[in-house]
Amino acid sequence: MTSEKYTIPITMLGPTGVGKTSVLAAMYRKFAHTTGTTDLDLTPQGTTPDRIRKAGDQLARLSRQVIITERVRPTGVNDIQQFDFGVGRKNKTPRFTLRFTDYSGELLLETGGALLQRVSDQLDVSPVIILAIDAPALMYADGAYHEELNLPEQMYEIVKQIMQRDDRHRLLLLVPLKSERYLETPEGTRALIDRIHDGYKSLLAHLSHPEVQPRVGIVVVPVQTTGTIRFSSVQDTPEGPAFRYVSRALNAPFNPVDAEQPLRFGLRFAINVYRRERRGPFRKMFDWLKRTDPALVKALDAFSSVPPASPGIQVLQSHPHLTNDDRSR
Ligand SMILES: Nc1nc2c(ncn2[C@@H]2O[C@H](COP(=O)(O)OP(=O)(O)O)[C@@H](O)[C@H]2O)c(=O)[nH]1
Ligand SMILES: [Mg+2]
Repeated sequence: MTSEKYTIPITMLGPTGVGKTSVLAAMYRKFAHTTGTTDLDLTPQGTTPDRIRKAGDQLARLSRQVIITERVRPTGVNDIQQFDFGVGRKNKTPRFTLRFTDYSGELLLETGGALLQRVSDQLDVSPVIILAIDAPALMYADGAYHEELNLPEQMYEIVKQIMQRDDRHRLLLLVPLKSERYLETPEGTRALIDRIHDGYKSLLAHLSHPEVQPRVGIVVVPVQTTGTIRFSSVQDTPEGPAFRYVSRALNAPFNPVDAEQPLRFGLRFAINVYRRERRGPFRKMFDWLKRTDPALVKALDAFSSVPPASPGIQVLQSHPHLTNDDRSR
């Protein structure tokens, strides 16, 4: 099948319960509304439709609740999940597959890095890494729960290992979730960005090292997966701290905000990696795509080059692949 001929792998990192699957569900739901006149379509493939629908329904249900209490860190979900989306023009057969692989983080570490080795093939060729961040854990009480919930040092180790294995160009998308409350005001948004600098100090210091910096782009892209559920407080319970959320309004509609933005940045970077490669499999795929479906390449460029309007989106480290300045190639 054509759509399986080529796959662009995207790596998703972040501890269980942070909201990685929800981001994909919100992204898929939002995608159809934001492409508008762009001739671009995503088609979940294999077992993905079912799992994406479930996660989407769960988010929609969540949006309708008034008060939500979430226990700290769900456990026992240690697996690697894969979500496949065919990418093509509307009403056309998908031409390639966008494969999001969710590595859950803890899993990679528990086995002392052995698993990281085993899954390295996928990780190695992935030009885009999405790191999901639980924003209330990062923000509340000066990040008192940040280490426990976001495992920033572990995430740093994993990203470092990925970067050390080769000298490929990569985009790291830092995606704060459950951040509705902080994005309400400019001060809140600024505080969120500041706390990211602080909470991911080792990671950001490593990636800005002169040896690494030229090949790594970093962008903060906050995603509001519900758009309605606002973090309120933390309560200590015998089972550990419980994070409480309150709906903005009774019957507030499920309304993801910026959920398609990681896709815009990710596709832009990935397509440019493929486009600008001199030779090799990436270049081959791009040439094939351009030959067989030039309109799709145009649609991808159009979709991925929409400038971000939200103030929460910030480029922390720029990279040439974030700019579409050589379409003629
Ligand atoms: N309060 C709140 N909960 C969320 C939000 N997004 C996801 N969740 C919940 O957080 C839990 C974990 O989400 P999931 O996407 O499965 O996390 P994953 O383990 O990283 O894939 C689920 O119960 C979601 O319903 C959000 O924006 N606000
Ligand atoms: Mg998940």
